[in-house]
Amino acid sequence: MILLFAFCFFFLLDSVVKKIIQQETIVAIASAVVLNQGSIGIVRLSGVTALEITQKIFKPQGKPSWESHQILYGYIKNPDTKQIIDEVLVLLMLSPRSFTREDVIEFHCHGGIIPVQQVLELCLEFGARLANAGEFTFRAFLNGRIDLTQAESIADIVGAKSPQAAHFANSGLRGKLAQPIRKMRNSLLDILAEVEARIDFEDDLPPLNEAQIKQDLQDSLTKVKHILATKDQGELLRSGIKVAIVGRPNVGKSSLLNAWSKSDRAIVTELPGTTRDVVESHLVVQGIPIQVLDTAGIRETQDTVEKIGVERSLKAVSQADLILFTIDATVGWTQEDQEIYQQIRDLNLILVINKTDIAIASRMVKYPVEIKQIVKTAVAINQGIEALENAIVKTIHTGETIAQDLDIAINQRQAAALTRVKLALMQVEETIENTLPLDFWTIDLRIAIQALGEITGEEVTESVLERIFSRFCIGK
Ligand SMILES: Nc1nc2c(ncn2[C@@H]2O[C@H](COP(=O)(O)OP(=O)(O)OP(=O)(O)O)[C@@H](O)[C@H]2O)c(=O)[nH]1
Ligand SMILES: [Mg+2]
Repeated sequence: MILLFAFCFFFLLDSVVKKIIQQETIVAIASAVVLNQGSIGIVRLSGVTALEITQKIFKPQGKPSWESHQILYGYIKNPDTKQIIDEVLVLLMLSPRSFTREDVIEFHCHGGIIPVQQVLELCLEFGARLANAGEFTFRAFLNGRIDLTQAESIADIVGAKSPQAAHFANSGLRGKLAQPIRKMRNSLLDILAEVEARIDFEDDLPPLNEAQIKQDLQDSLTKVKHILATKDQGELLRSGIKVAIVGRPNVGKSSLLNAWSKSDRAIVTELPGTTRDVVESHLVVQGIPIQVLDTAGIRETQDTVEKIGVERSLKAVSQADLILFTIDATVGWTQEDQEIYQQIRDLNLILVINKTDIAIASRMVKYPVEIKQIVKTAVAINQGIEALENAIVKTIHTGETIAQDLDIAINQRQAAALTRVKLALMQVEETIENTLPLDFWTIDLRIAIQALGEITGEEVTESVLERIFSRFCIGK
């Protein structure tokens, strides 16, 4: 039974492997291609004919041994036209000591679009095929160089929007998620083996050590819950949040955006109704990517353009994760503030009391008691920005700090699989508690083992793989 289970993976992957590992040599531009920028451009080859193609199009200086792990200097030359394409460095990383475990060769060309494009075309002409998005990483996965969590971490490193996000992704790449998952899966496989042996050969074996099994299941369950607690953190670091600065005209919304982003992104004047459209800026606050939207001041107006601006402000409000409801300390809480507040009171908001530098000190701004998050600012003189950032982080960091010690941040796919593991383990515990027959134990144990295998890629379907690797760019 267990053997059958173990072979499941190979059957699932069989069609994928046949389709993808056809020993075709793939090629792609591995560096970003930007006109007039970048001093080096990289073209990468991987596959059985990578070395053969290289020897046809690259004329090295001297007589190299073509052994692995060396850098050769020379020229890319079209063997048919004899035209020199570029002066390059060539990195040889031959199988199995390479990223894909196939022969991998990189051409380090001059940066810019033309040299890399020409080298790429020459590789294609001599038999390589253009790589699909993520195909180098996919081959690394299929050839057992990395598991699925590590492949996902690579995509996360490339797409990281903050140093913290890159840090967690690097942990994932070093196997910090895969290790506990594998350990748990092995422990559950051991339990399954014990139980199945009792089903098949009950009379020949001593009875099950139920207490030990219960303890092992409990340990796994605790670990699963612990890892699951990193999900919110992962989501936050990957997607970030959208913050809208909202309020009536002239309270200093655009000034806040400018002071916060240290730019002149938005126009600021003393005239109410200055901002007519949503102005966007991107910041990173304590590792969290934040998209900040400055909006048109909300008021009743006959001006056609301003009216559209107000509509857009309300739309921004509805799409934001957090509202910075800004008021003017020099005039206090006005009727207009009250009317806007009626529309946003149920949303996640921070009250920003601005212009405290020119407000009369004795004037206490009165505001509804239920507003708990208040920050006082004088953005014109850069005061209160740090307090505002702290308040924002506090607002979004509720209840998920317990798993920070793990140094990982799982994604939605991994969380969905772990949730299945959690439910299955709870079900096994209940089955044992209710003294149901051993066959029942195995049903949920298998579900848990399958879900854990999906996380690392030991058991995974083609469609899941397609979804994961479609996130990658070409050349990765
Ligand atoms: N003294 C002082 N003046 C400020 C402060 N913040 C903004 N102002 C001034 O208030 C006026 C309005 O600022 P804006 O940032 O354009 O206000 P707004 O809320 O974007 O206004 P609208 O775009 O019309 O909705 C400008 O003259 C700013 O210089 C502050 O903290 N202190
Ligand atoms: Mg404005």
